[in-house]
Amino acid sequence: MNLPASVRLSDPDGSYPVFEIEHPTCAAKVALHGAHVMSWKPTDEEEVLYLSPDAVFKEGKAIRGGIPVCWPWFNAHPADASQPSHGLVRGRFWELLEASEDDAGVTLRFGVSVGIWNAEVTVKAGEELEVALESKNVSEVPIVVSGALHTYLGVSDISQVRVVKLDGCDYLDTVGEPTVRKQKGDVVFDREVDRIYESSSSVLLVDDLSGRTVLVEKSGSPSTVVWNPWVEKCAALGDMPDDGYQKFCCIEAAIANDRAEIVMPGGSHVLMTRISVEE
Ligand code: TA6
Repeated sequence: MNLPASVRLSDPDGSYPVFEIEHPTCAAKVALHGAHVMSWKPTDEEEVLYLSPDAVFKEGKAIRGGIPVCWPWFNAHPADASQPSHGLVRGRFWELLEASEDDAGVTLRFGVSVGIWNAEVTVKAGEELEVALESKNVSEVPIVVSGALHTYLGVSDISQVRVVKLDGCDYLDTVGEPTVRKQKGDVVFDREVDRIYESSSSVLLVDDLSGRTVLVEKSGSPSTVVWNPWVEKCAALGDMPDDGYQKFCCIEAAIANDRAEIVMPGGSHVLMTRISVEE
């Protein structure tokens, strides 16, 4: 496929294609593996996404950081413990279906088919970053879909970060015994945070140390997941430095398994996240 002028294919050993975008509006990197946005840096801004320096780039292993595509289920499979966490497609190569650009930015569209499961991811990289995950039912029976766009946002120091606009939302606190709680004020980080909020609206990530505010909008998503592993869980991750937890906050446009979407034969559902740096 011919790539537009702002996109270069980097694949030094021919085994792991990465599309490198250099456009007037932004720079970005998207791996064919997992249709995985690894990096996005609007022009005149610092990098917005966190990518672990210990990330592993080989087939079958999800890249730690960027925006993993968790689909067609979220976290543990709802009925089969033998299935991989966060679905079937973040650990496999997708197919590039479209690559185009205009003054607003670059569009890359990827597709994957695993048995009855068919999905497309459309990445629009420009002054904003938009990732849309379309679940397509090409079977004769309804399919049940959940999942997440599992965005790792880079921060200066997690202890100086607040997630705003979840005040008053119910959430499932999955740290320890899963417990339903109600959010009071901003979400702050002084321990492990692993929460599924009942929220369909946008949120703000405020980095009080750098002074940067990132807006995370979404659609097709009844659940917002906020995650930071903190010290112990981070140390147990083989593909992240022990202090990596200090440098990111996951804000995920999700469909939690108990809020799964039913996609009828011939139908589709779109889960979208849009990230922008507030001026
Ligand atoms: O989205 C939060 C979460 O489900 C956490 O419970 C944690 O497991 C995280 O995802 C990372 O999962 P991974 O399989 O990428 O290590």
